[in-house]
Amino acid sequence: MTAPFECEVRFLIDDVEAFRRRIATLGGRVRFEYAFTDHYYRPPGGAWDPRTRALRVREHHRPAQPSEVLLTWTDVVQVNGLSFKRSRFPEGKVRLYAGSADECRTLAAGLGYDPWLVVRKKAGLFYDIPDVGELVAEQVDGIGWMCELEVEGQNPATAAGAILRKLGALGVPAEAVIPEPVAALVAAHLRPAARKVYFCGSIHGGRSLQPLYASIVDFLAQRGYDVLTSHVAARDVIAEEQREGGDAAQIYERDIRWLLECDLVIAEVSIPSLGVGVEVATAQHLGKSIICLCRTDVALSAMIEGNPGLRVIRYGDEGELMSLLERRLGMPSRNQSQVPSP
Ligand code: 6IA
Repeated sequence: MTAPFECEVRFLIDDVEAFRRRIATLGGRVRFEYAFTDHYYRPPGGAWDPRTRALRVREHHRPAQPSEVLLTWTDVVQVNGLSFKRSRFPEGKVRLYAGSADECRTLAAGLGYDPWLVVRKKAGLFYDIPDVGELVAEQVDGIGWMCELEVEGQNPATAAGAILRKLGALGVPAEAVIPEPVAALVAAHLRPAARKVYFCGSIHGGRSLQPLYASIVDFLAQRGYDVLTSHVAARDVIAEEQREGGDAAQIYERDIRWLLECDLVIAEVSIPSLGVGVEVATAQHLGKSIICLCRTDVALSAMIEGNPGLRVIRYGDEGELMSLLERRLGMPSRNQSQVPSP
């Protein structure tokens, strides 16, 4: 699918048979089937953020056709609470070359890129659905069945409306969408189980959300994350830090070291905090993945809310926060279907 400035979202399909039945009741038909392997490359000496840019060699298995070298460059945009991927190029993917898989690999190597990761789409179904449009359902090795919805993205606000309409027709809630491209999801799966998280929460800005910070840190630790800054959630953080020496310069130096080391930053930003603001800005300059959590009733600084490099999750209460986090971290809960059965 390639629409001008394509905007797209994906969601996990929990029960592929139920999903097919739903498409059938909408009058959808499979226009074609496909299978391919994407070999992702990255530039030497500094990884691209896989959420924004990708150079890949696409090796087609079904239908048989020449391999391609593709460049994509997207932004994750947020409109009306919906996060989605929008292409910077009007034509979506830019095809740099087509030929044999070996020629494509030689081209990527000739440009100085190193092989990074491999994403196999073992089966793909391209659907046409009356009043909904086109979508694909594909089986991604290591992740499972996913649906990808794409709309024309000249105007992001119109695109958001069109995506929401398509999701509505399919009975899929907006919260189920995963804006990240597949490469980012596969990369997350390939990382060691104990990914390092830098958790930020207000200390001197006010401690009224400390019990919530403790729940977030427990939630992450129970799922195998190594939370480098678990002390932020401690009831007596200042006393704890004082016992450790309490030297502000040393705390700053240690926290910057942890920011460099971490795989993911999760910042609770409901309470304005200078320290959290500095941490988020530093993490952004370091190219880290950042998730900001904020209560729905809080007016958030435009430097966070309007910052396209951050994912802001708005939540009403702790229960909602945990289920949104679970989804966003790519850990579907066992008793919750991403796609309600028809
Ligand atoms: O401006 P805030 O204090 O609200 O900033 C909180 C954020 O900055 C947290 O996410 C922490 O990672 C970091 N931070 C700020 N102050 C401290 C701190 N002070 N100890 C640990 N992390 C901090 C302890 C006081 C000390 C001089 C005994």
